[in-house]
Amino acid sequence: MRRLKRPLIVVANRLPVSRGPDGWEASAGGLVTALRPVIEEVGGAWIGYDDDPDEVPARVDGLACELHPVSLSEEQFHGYYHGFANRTLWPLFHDLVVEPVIDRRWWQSYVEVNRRFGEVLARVVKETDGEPVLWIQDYHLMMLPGIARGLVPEAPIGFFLHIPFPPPELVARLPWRDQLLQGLLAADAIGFHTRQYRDNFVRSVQRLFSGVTALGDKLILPDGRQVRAVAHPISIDVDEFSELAVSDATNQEMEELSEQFAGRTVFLGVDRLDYTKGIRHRLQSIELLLERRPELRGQLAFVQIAVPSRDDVKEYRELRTEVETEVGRINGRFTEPGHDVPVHYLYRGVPRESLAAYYRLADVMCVTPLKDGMNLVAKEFVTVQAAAEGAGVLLLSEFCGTAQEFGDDAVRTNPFDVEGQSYLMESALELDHLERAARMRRMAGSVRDADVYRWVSDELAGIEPGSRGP
Ligand code: ADQ
Repeated sequence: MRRLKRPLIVVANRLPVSRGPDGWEASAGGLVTALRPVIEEVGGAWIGYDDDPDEVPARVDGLACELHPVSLSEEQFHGYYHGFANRTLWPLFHDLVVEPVIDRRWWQSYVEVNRRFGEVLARVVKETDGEPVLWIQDYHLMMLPGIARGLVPEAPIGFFLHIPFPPPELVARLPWRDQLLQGLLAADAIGFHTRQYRDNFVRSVQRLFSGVTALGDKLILPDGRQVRAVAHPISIDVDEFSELAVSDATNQEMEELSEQFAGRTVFLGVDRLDYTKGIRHRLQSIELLLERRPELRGQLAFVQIAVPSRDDVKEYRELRTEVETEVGRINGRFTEPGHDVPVHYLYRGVPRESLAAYYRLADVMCVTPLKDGMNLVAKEFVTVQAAAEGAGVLLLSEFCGTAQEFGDDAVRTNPFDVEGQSYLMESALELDHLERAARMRRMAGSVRDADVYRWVSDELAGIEPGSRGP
């Protein structure tokens, strides 16, 4: 693990804490887990929005960093988060799965809110002993590197994009493309999940601005300043998931689920309820499969766990209705009298032990997004299965970052081809057991080789002050 000599200030849309039944606690999640040892050693701070800023404690147990909430008015949050981030950038950066909305007021809120984050950041930098390294996360804060460079010119700045970076033809549709890319280029290092996203970024910069040279990992700007653009795939805490896979609580859950689904082949989907995740297409493939193979109707169970997401946004509410209509239609068509339904739909987040038990239970895990930056569910699934010596099959969309790491060990699907996908689901069932187990071990091995600690380490190594230009 890379050790920083300077304190680290992380800036993200949200703070890494939530209010649990026993008060404020650190949120579970790869980024928080991976940063914990780094922050513990060097000290640091986390800046993020919270809708209850006056209540956020300065620190919480188990997370050795100061918490600095950014307070925003309802109107600012609406324009910046529900508007520009989630109805403009999100669909545009996910290859226009739905049409992005262009709204000047949202853009103004986005800039205003990024400035607001900048003010808090400048204050925190001033209060911090030593010269901190700044690490800004994700598409909500793409203007912040530029704002921060103006306020704290000497600080090393890194930025990581957790979603795909689209090709230049799509970036070109954004009226504020120049400002957004200039904002990013003020960072010392910009990280992406894959080489393809990184190359899309470099091509966009070169198309929009003249006099930019790409040399290895570096972009040399017309004023001589150098910016690193790098591909660092995010991952999970492998040890944590491997232990969780066989913990007593997970074994207990697994026993109950095995009983509930005894004798049935289980297909599983686990996603935030988001239109990029391909849930509707997946359901349609299941429907085609059950239509074509009537003998599977009582024998196959499809479990879709969908965690509620962004339900303040119109497209997400519509998606929920569409998914629930689809589930109802399939169950209405194919449930045999006196038998269980083919589709089990859980609209909620489930505790980690349950999640691990479902991963173990699945014969076929369907990770079939239309577009996805990386997709951690796939990595969690193979890690849990391998730890429990499972031999499930991973049906994996070719349009997510994870697909580039797993190669042919996953069954690769094009989720837009609903019928083709239904045939792949069928063929997944026919794979030989030994072959499945070997594939599972290889995929889990590749996740172990590049876990989330490696991601943090590589990212932080790229933000060294030495990367600044002459
Ligand atoms: P997300 O779009 O949220 O992340 P993903 O990477 O799959 O997608 O992470 C989802 C996380 O939520 C997983 O850790 C999963 O376990 C958890 N989760 C999902 N459904 C759940 C449920 N019903 N109950 C409990 N937990 C559930 C964004 C990008 C991704 C990128 C990540 C990290 O869209 O492409 O991989 O950031 O950079």
